[in-house]
Amino acid sequence: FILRLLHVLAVCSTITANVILDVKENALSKDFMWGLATAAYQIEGGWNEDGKGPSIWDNYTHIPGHIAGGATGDVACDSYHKWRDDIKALKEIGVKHYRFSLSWPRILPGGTKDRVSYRGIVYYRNLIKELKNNNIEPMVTLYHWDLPQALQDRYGGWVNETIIGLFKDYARVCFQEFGKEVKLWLTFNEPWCVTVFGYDTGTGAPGVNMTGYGAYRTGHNILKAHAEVYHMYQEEFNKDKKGKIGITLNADWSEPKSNKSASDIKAAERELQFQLGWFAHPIYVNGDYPNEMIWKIGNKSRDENLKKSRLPKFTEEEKKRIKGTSDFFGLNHYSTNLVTSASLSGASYFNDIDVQNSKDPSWSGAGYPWLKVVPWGFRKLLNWIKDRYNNPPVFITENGISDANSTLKGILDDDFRIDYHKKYIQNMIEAVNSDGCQVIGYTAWSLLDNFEWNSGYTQHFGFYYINFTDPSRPRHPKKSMKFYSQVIKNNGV
Ligand code: LGS
Repeated sequence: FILRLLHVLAVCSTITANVILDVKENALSKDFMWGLATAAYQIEGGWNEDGKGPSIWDNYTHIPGHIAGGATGDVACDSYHKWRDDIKALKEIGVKHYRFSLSWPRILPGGTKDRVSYRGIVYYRNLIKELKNNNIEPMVTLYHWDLPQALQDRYGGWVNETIIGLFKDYARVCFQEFGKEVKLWLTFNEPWCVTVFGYDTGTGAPGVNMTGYGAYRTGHNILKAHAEVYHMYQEEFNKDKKGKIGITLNADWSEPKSNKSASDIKAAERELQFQLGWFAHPIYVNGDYPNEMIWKIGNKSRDENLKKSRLPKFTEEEKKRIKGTSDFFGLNHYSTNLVTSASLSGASYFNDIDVQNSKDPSWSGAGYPWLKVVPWGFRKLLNWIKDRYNNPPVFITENGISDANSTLKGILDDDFRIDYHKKYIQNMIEAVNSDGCQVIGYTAWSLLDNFEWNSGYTQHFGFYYINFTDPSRPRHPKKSMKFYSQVIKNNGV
């Protein structure tokens, strides 16, 4: 009997040890932030209500041929009226934070501070108050792509330096109005998309194609605008240091097509530097662009040869001002590319990188052809950030998968979405617990099916389904909603 008892005890203690190990390996810190994200233009609607001014996305979508199915964000999810339903949905899932953006032309209809819309302020005040009443931390993006059209018409948008001061004026209004309640801020969402699609290829609003230099010029102004707003926030609105402010950058992982090819390895690094390093290197390293960009498009001796440089140059003063302007590393990540070196001619952002991207045929996907499920790419990207930028605290501000299903069953039974998030979250946890990366929060994209930019309503990213032909726009949970809710409860998968 004693022998059997000893045996049972031994087995029990092994099981306990394994369970503890398992729990430890899968655990994230207790204050890890789990949330969901949206953006003003993609959900609000009410595009010309209560004195809101038009944005560049209002104008862009109103031009036939720009958006799939001729869709617009005029009504979208109607969150301008149905924001209480959004909070109910967030509550049902149990998120700790909700990331949403403010619409600049809803707050300043003409873009400038001389006309502040009281109705616009009240809309966001109510939303923020109700979130706080429900213990949901607001995480606010100042700029998620909807520039006031007036500033595009008058100044050419981000291409003009004047916009830096105007963005600062807008940010000041936001900090004054909402700064007491909001403690998590993002200046820009994905400056890469703003600059490349908005001003180089011209395939996103405002649809300008200054191919080969528009992106670099606008990127330059965005970095300076970001730094100005960061300093203003810290000096004027964050004296007690309870708030945090950062920027959200987007990157897919670039995997060398062949790990035996030195040129593929270099090409993959070059692509990451052109995408993520473009904005991250100035902010997290030395106030200036990464060498890969300087050598390729700026000329090493930019001083002597300024005319040939398409990459603008920061003054020493500006470099100091930009370096260190983010309290955390905001990251949007979706997928991975296989990268090989290519020699491309013609000056354009994409040709400048001199790479060719492809996908492995074995990778699965659901909606967008570029959005293949490659969870290990997420872990590699987190390690790349740790190694390049001295292990900053990373806040995942977007991660998700779309579908292009047309049947209700296909949309609601979204097992592919559960699978995607499970695997990506697992890889994030391994990056934290096995590789020592610092990740402080995870925000899934998106709370609702919404206006997905050029794809209109044909790509669905939401945990809640919306029938866009139903005028009352009811929010309906998908299968993935229950799954994510469980992830939050367990603080992991
Ligand atoms: O809806 C957007 C999501 C969906 O997929 C969100 O508003 C954006 O912040 C973000 O860009 N989102 C997103 N991005 C995937 C990466 C797009 C890059 C496409 C590259 C084509 C060459």
